[in-house]
Amino acid sequence: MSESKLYRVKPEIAASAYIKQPDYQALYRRSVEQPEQFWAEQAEQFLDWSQPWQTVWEYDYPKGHIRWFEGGKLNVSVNCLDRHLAQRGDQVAIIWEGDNPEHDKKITYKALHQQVCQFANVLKVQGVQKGDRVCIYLPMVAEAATVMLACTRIGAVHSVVFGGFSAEALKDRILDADCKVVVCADEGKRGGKTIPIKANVDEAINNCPCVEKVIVIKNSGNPVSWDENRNVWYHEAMAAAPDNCPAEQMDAEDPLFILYTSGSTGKPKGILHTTGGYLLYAAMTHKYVFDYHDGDIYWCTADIGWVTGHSYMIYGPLCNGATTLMFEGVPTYPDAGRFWQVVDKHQVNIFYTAPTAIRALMAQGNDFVTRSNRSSLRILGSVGEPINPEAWEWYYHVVGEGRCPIMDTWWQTETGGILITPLPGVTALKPGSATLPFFGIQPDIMDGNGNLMSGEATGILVIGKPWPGQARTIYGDHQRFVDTYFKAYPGYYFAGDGARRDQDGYYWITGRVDDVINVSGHRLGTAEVESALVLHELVAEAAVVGYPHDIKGQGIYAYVTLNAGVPPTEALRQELLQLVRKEIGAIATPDVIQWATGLPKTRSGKIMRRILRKVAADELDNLGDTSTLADPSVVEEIIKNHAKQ
Ligand code: 6R9
Repeated sequence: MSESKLYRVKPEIAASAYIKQPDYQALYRRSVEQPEQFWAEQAEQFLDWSQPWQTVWEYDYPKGHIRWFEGGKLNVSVNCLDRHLAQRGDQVAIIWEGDNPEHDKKITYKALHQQVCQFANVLKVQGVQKGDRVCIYLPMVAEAATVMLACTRIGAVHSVVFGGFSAEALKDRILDADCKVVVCADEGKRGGKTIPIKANVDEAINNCPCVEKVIVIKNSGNPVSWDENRNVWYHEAMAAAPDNCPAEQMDAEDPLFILYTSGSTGKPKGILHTTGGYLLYAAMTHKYVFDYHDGDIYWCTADIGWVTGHSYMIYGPLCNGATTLMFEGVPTYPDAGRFWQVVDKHQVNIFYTAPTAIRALMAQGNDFVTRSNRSSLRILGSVGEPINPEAWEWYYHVVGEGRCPIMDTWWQTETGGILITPLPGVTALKPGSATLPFFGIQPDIMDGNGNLMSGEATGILVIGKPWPGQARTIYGDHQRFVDTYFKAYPGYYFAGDGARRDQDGYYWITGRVDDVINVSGHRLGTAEVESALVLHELVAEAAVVGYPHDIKGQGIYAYVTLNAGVPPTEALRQELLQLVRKEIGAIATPDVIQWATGLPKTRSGKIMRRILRKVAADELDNLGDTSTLADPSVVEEIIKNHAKQ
């Protein structure tokens, strides 16, 4: 692999940063050497508690037992709203930008607080009590934040299900969490298309006896079927609700929310996060990773249906009294310049998105970017998958005009917040590396036999000690929690990702370890091969999987999507093979390159490699669950073209 470039910290970024290079080492050392004192100080600094905790932390990994600040009492909505009112009641808390560029609104902390209290009362009237589960199945309407925070006000546990999931997937999640109430909209809008939210709920709850009430937000205004006994209009209930609602005092370890995420096998896991530790970790990482200062306009493009939407659109920013932008639409509607139009319109300073969006926009050419101004941008962020150096460079030079450092943040639903990341005023950047651990985080690399590796190493990423934002269990299946995360590498949290640590101690996430290919005894990260392929200027995206190979054990199968309008030719195939050889070595040369007009992706943009592996392995009759695909027709095309290989 060619030596990567180093982008040093810019003096103008460091000048205003909370954490600067000279302080970082000492602070990090203290965070891992004196974790009790360190985290107690942070918890006091970042959160308002109504009663102090008894123990800072307690853990027993073999039992999956993790506790932070037990005995401490607080309320999330109070920390995100009430405590800001005196100082910033009239400050905008949420800027909502509609799918339609002509629609937007601004909600102040005062207004949000009032709506949250009202909706908390609505939930109570509908019979929701502390500890009850509420399913939130909403498009990106501004009320989504109100509903989430209202749950926290009364101690109800929310389970947000992405508005793009099917009725079937919704049903499974409602049943698994035993939800009493569902909050939804009549319809959603995304990229100019209508999403039948209420119709999906109706279909899902036919088989959900646990659901007593469905509260419906009028969004599109189109008629929907109505069950007088079970359905309640949000606006009608709100009009009748008082705006005074005392906050439930929660224990730091009381459940806050459940969020479903896919494992490599089996049904989705309901990852459970609790109150105090999660909120502290979300707020602290939000402030330091994005160097959020009062007055900054911050935009995380994630959907509330994903953990990034929870931690970095809602909880972290609001806990810090930030102005957070919520976007209903997609990056390419009305055209591929939308992100940058919104940045200019609302003068966004901090912008956090996913590599899949960056690559998609990159493939559309620079004009969509350069016709915008973007001078308000100061910090950029990336999350969700490894960002290939080519996309990183484009993001850095074209979007950020070389001015804005990119925070490549590695974390997971299970980690609650960012674990490995640069800090704007501290970390020299290497394109494609998530760089160094956040405070209190102790990553390590293990070999396949569970031995710790020191120095430069490539292996399995594990995390040593607990951190406050860590998940506490899989809802309803604690044994699965223990088995999935704490069994394979005793004493460590097993993240499921592979990583390389370079000579500077920087971490490079190589992808899920179930995606590692072993070619003739050589381990290759699929992300490495993909990065090489997408370096080609005609390639939009690539996904690489292993498949059974008689001689090598595993061969390399690459699915490649070319930029719009580029014809796939034999000459281009040869160029790509050469490119991979040049970038990584002959061992990484794909055995098969299959052209694909699209890759199978989940609605959060993750490539479903499981399907690609099955197709590559000719296991076409056994593709498994494809219900979470954004566009199932992509798979048919891939199977058809596979047959021609
Ligand atoms: C936050 C989120 C988690 C998985 C994780 C890893 C991949 C996320 C990454 C990254 C490389 C990054 N991932 N961020 N890989 N670099 N900066 O995405 O949570 O949906 O649970 O996914 O995403 O493979 O294990 P989640």
